[in-house]
Amino acid sequence: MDLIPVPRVAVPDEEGRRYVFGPEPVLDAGPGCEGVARWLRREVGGATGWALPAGAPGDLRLRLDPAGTGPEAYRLEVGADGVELTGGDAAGLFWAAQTLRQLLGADAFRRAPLRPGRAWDLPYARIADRPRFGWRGLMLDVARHFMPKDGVLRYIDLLAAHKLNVLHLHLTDDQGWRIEIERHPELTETGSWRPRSRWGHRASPLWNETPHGGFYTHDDIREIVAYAAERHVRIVPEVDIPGHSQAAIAAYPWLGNADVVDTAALRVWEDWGVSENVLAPTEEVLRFYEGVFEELLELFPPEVSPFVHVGGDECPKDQWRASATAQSRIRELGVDGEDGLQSWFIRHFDRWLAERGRRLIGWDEILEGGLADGAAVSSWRGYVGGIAAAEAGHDVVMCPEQQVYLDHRQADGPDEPMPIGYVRSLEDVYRFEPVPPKLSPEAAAHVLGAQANVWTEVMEHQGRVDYQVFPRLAAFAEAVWSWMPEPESRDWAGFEARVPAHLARLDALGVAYRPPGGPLPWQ
Ligand code: TNX
Repeated sequence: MDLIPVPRVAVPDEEGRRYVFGPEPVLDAGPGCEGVARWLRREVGGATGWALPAGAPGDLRLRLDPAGTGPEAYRLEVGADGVELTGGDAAGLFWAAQTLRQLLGADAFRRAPLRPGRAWDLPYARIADRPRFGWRGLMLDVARHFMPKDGVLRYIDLLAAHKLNVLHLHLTDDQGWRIEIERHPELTETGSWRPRSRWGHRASPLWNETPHGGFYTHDDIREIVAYAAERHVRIVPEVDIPGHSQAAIAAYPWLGNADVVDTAALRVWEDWGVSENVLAPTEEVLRFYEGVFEELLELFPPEVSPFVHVGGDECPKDQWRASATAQSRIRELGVDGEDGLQSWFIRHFDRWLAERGRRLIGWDEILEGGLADGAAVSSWRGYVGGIAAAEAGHDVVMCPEQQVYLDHRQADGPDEPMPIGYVRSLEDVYRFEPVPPKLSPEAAAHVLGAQANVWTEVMEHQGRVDYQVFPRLAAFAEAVWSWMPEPESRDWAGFEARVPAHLARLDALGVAYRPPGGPLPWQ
């Protein structure tokens, strides 16, 4: 069946029989199944040419059966009387529909039928499946290089096709601010456009020195949110504070440490790496960001975005050390030096978000100042932060850079087009385990799951993002969906044998993946 991610239980038919659809299959969608019916008509209908009229008995039957199989569970049965998809909940039913599309073959991933009137069939099977983790994510850095809205919608579809359910959008950084904030219009008028680099390729020969920019309007965000909700994908919006903020300071210079640098002269950062220009630790800056987060909460409703990410990573402290304002704030607030100032920012928004029914999540540096109980941690500097957080009772999303940073190279050959970071092959990603063995069972229960992160310093267009993300995201999907908690349970040979069938699906979807054999000459 070549399914990716591999289901928990899949029983093939001993006689190898196949169910053949007639020319006009009928769809029988039970109560609560309307969303999946719409998706099938739109997506599978697009590829097959089927209108999928409603009727009974259906060749395709959709049912909800909430009888105790756990969140996102589903069953799929193919036999003489057609195909039955049963979800434990609406998300499970949606994953069943994804499995169905894989069983129909690669052409079911196209947008129009190749040959009118062709017969579609699929193998008899009994599948019972559910995910190992509830948080199966991808982070896209749309700040370093903007990804236009259509690209984000496409990535939501690509996540759903792999049964991944969290899209973390890194919306702001030194190099760009990507979301319209009506009450602070300069954030996008100035902050979303990066000028031509004055330094050329000083930072890296891979750095794109040409002007670059773009942002999502409120309506773009509403569309992205609705599109994700239909596909059972949650969105984690991130506004990074107090570091990684030069684009915001270029828009509103008073946000920066104006007593130590001429913030009025700052531009959106044209270099990569981490800028020294960080937020000033003042009440006015807090109020400004409360305004930003207020608009964010209106745009990202709690059902789609129960977690809001405040960044908190890599905040250089030199300006605070030099700034008389920052030093007097340290004394006034009675906090522990510059590190205390950083946690003052995070703790403020921790409370602020909790009061509004949301949960804060931040990069593992946020642990350094102590956190409210509900706050969660993205463990990126290896597993260490995640282990400490889980042992202290915080929920954790594992995304260790040594394992699942998809900006890092896939091989170290001289022709690799984006040769940065650690070498992380398809097999390495396949062997990624979100729960470190030394965690106690109580602490392990705090590991919500994992996400792969894609930082786009060197990815100025979607083809480059595809190239770094695929096919490794397929391996990642199996590592977080399928039940392979012990290293020995990873069936690399079995996965590898399924990859060619999966690449055919990606070809049909138009994904510019890296062929496992090596880089493409045109990349
Ligand atoms: C570290 S991961 C960063 C990013 C960079 C990335 C490059 C994290 C929280 N911060 O700002 O883009 O490394 O791999």
